[in-house]
Amino acid sequence: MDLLDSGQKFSPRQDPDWDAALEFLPASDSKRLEKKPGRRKKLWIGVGLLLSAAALSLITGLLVWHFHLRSDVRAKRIYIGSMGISDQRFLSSFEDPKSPEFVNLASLVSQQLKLIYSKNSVLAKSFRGSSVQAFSEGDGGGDGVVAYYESEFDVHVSQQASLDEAIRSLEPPAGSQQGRHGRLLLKPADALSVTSVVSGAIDPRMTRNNLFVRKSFSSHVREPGVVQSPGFPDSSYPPNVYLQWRLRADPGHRVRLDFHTLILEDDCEQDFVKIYDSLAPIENKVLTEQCGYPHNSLSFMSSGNVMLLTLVTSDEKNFPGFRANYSQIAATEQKCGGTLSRDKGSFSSPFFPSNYPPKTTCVWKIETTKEKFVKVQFSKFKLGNDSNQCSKDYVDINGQRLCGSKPESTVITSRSNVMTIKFHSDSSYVDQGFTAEYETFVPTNPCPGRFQCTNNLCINTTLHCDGWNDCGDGSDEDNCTCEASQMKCKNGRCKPKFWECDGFDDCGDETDEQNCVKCKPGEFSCRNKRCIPEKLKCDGRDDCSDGSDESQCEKSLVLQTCSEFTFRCRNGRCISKLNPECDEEQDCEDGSDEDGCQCGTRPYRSSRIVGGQVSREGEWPWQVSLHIRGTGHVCGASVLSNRWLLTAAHCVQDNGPNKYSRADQWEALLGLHVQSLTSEWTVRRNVRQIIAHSEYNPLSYNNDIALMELDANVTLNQNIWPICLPSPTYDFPAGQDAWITGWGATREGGLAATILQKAEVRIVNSTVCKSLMSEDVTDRMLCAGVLKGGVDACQGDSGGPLSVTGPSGRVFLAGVVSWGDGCARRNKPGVYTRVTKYRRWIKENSGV
Ligand code: 4AZ
Repeated sequence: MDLLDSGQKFSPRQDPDWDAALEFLPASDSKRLEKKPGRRKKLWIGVGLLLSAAALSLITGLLVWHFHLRSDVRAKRIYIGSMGISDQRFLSSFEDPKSPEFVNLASLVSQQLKLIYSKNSVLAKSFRGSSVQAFSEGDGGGDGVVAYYESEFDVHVSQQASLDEAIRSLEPPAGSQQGRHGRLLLKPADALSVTSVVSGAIDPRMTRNNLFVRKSFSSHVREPGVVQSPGFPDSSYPPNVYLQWRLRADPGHRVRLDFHTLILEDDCEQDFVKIYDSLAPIENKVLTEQCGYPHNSLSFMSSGNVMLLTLVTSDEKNFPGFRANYSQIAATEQKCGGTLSRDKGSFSSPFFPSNYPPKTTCVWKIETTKEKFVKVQFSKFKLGNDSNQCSKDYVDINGQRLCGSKPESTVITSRSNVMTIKFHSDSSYVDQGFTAEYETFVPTNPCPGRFQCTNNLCINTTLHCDGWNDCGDGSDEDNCTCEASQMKCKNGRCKPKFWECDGFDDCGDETDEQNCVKCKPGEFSCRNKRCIPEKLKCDGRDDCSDGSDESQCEKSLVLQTCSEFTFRCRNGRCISKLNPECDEEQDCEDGSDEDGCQCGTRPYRSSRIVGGQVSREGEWPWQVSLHIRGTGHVCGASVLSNRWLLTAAHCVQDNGPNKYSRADQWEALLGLHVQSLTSEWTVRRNVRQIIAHSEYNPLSYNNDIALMELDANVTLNQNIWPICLPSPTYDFPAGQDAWITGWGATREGGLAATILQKAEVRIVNSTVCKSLMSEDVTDRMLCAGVLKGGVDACQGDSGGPLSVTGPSGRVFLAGVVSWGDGCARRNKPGVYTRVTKYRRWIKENSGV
């Protein structure tokens, strides 16, 4: 269909001159420029250069002539606009482009546009036609109806800028009330009463001439429904299409659009979704543009009762697309602003944590007794990009404007007993907004009983000089007197002594990792603490006598001897490269380091947990939810293959009347994202057998590992994919980033999560971990966490994966969630079953 298949149409014409004119650029005569060997080589190079220069000048000349002097090089420009009309009442038949009412009014709008353009010589000369695409109710501020249209102009390329300028001149300068009181535009007797005209050039990616399919769909969102890209979820979206969905709510309502999945190609120049606060793609009404696999909030609200969703795609690529739920909410539902008169409280931008709507202003007034001041602390602050002087979206606090993104715990204080906070969003580009806590305080004592940071944050006094940056600006760790158990960093900070020389920069200036001399300069420290000359490292010989000098090499030499640090190929020979498996380079002579490496990728990506965040669907395709029939989610697990799962042995132990060791009690849900909400990607399987490690110790949790065989193979899909198993010598060094995922409790003793959570942690040095934990941590366990506290696995996450991304981007299973001292406590990392220690056991018991 042509021009988005609706309303009155005109056919956009191909510009024959534009294509043909580009064809007659002369090709260089390659034969004559060919390089000749022999004694006259230099001469030929000279001639060649001369000819190339001549050809270049000719091309340049032709291009200059072509673009500046030829009078027939013309370009088609399409502008999209909206027109407010005050003397018309919206009729439901205006929703149907084929109705006589629609056709009638569309014709009047087209005439009106022609009249408007005729007043400007540049516009009059190049105007070709207009088509009305849709109507909506006016915003209640005087417009009865809003018309959305496309106008086509045909200009000489050199005139494009003046055409843009002429179109802009139709709009009033920002801030002025166009035509609200008194008509701005001239009005002949039979024309419409036009109160506003907003127009701008269409996004050029929407007029690419290889967009073979252009279609639009309309939905009324009174009844909640779903909008999705074609083929979703069974196949990827089609190439070279421009699709748009017009969404309308009842008058006095907003359209709400919540994305459930959005996975497109990463390059927004190729494929993108754009959402408008309008029924036509007017650029100054864009709410958002998305591509790739966005992780920010994907819940959007219109300012009025219409919204437009567009999808533009390029050449064929394999991405799933999107699915979004639409609904309507009463405009009165948004409550924002007001007087806050308590000593303490909180407030947020409208609809937080969803994106705030455009064109919104809220004012909060906090007033306290004369002798007190007011303090506001933002725990989240995201208001689009930092614009010039915060002129677009902003928060104004007693005259001070904030915009863009601010770090967590940004604090603003007043210098009087009144604080006025104004939130404002303009007509385009929305963001998540903010959430804030406020409190009143006596100026002479801003942090009663607590420590005051330089950034005005108040923290618990016990956190002062404890080695952790609790203020966010480090001021709680400045000028401290270190205790006996602490070391002093060069930058003045105090850190626990056991962090010295642990391979991780705890001071922030590396001083805790300097002077860790076990060997002299120029020597290599072996794992067995021997020192060898540096040059013997990675020479293919075991100079340390424990193999450690040959285990972390760039090159993969085949070694004479194997050690506990070297990778063993299937042919029994060992190589010197660190973590060679599945790194997309063949290192073993027999190629066995790259065998079975389809694991550890997110098929569609190009690239509870306490203190975590919601993950995106398909982000952790190896995550499994293990359910006990009649109880629901109990433990996590990881997908190893289309038949085998790995979990924790403590998940499958009988517990009084609960016979968790019996396979028939369990049900495995693969490809699940939200508990009790299965999707087309979710596969449910019964369990055929459970193989718990025979040496699992329920007291120490040593060997906390178990295999589960499914009763039938699963077909892998974009939400079900195996994770890579590390070889016994795979190295997960201390300090490395890792991710934990699960539906476990979101705080110690708290409730389980509904949506799969994720959190980033770091591998913790084993010696440090052993000294921190009250129970024994064995060498068959691995610690990971955030020692400052606040981020950890918790009850219900057990059995789930500790995922680490390897050098080639594949994800490896470093650990199985096992135990901890509570959850997310300071200096209490989570303890995981160290999977490298069980590689052979897994192979022997499952064949994987
Ligand atoms: C649990 O009860 C559990 N903080 C799992 C992990 C951790 C604590 C408890 C680690 O399953």
